Amino acid sequence: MKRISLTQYLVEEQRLHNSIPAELRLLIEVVARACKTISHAVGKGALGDVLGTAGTENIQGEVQKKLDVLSNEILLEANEWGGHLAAMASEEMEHIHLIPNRYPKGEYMLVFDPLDGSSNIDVNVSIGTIFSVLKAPEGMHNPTEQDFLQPGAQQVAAGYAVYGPQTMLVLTTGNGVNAFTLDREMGSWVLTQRNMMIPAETKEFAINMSNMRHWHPPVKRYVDELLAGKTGPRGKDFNMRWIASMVADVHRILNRGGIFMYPADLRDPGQPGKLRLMYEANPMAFIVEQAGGAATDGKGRILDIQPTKLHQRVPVFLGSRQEVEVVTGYHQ
Ligand code: AHM
Ligand code: MG
Repeated sequence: MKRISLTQYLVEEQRLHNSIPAELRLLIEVVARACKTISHAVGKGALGDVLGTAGTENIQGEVQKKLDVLSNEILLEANEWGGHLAAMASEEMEHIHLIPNRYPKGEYMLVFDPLDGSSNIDVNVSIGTIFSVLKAPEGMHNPTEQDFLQPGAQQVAAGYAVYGPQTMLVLTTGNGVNAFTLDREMGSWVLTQRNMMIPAETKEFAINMSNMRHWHPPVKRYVDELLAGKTGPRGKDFNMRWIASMVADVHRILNRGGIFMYPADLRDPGQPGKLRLMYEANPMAFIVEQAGGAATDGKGRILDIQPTKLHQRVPVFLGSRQEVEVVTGYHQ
C-alpha cells in the first residue's frame, strides 16, 4: 500500500480543489500534531499521572479532569505561535483566547472540545478531541466572542481525533471526509479511508436510554418504534450502542451507519440538551453531512442555527439520513 501522509493529502487537495490555502494547511497540521501529543498523554494513563480530577470546574459547572485541562493547554500552546489564528475558544474556557500580541495573527479562529467523553477518561474507554475552524471577519486580528457566533455552515474545516484502540483523525474541509490513522512508531498520520460515506440504511441507534422518562413525546415515539422491532411499524429489529463519547459514537456511525441522539428533555427547560453547538454539534454535523448523512436539532439543520452564545447547548440528531429524517419529521 502506498502511504499518503496528512501533509501530502493536504498539499494534493489544494492542488486539485484549491480548497486548502497554506495557512489552513498549517492550522490543520498543528491541530493534528497537538492531537498526537494528547494521544500520547492519554495512552500513558496512570503511568503519566494524567488520570483523575484536576480539582477545578469549567464554565458548564462540570468537574474538570486532569486530561481535560492538559489537552486544553496542549491545543492552546501548539496553536498560539504559528501565525495562522486570530483567536481560539474551548469547552474548558469561559471566554475566548486571543493570540498574544507577541505573535503574528492569522485569519482563522479555532474552536475545540479538547477532550470529549470525560466520563470515559479514567476507565480506559475511547475519548476524543473535536475541532471546528471558522474565518475571522476580514482584517480582524482581535475578534470578539460575537465574531465566533457564526452558523456551522460557515465552518471552513472540522474534524475529530478519536483515542481508541487506534488513534485516528477524521477531517473535512468541505470536500468529503477522510480518515488518517496515527502510525505510532513513525509519529505520522497516514490516510487510511478516503471519502467516507455513512450508509443510508441502518439498524443501529445510539441514545442514553436512562433519560427516557424525561424525553419529549416525538423522541419517545421514535425510540419506541425502533424498540418494537420486526413486528412494529419499522418492520425490522434495531440494535443499540452507547459509548458516552460522542467522538466514538459518531466514528462508529460514519463507518457502519446509525443514528446518534442527544435530545433536549424535561429535566431543565433552560438547557436544550447536553451537547454544545459550537464545538460538538457543529463540527460533527459538518462531518456527517459531508459523509452523506444528516444532522438536525429535531426541527432544522444544525448547520443553519445562528448561535447566540459561545457555550450554548443544542439537541442533536445525526447520522444516517433516512433515520434523521424520520425523527425530525416526528417533531414537526
Ligand atoms: P463532555 O464534553 O463533558 O465529555 O460531555 C459530552 C459527552 C459526549 O461525548 C457524550 O455523547 C455525552 O457526553 C454522554 O453523556 P451521558 O453521560 O449523559 O450519557
Ligand atoms: Mg465534550
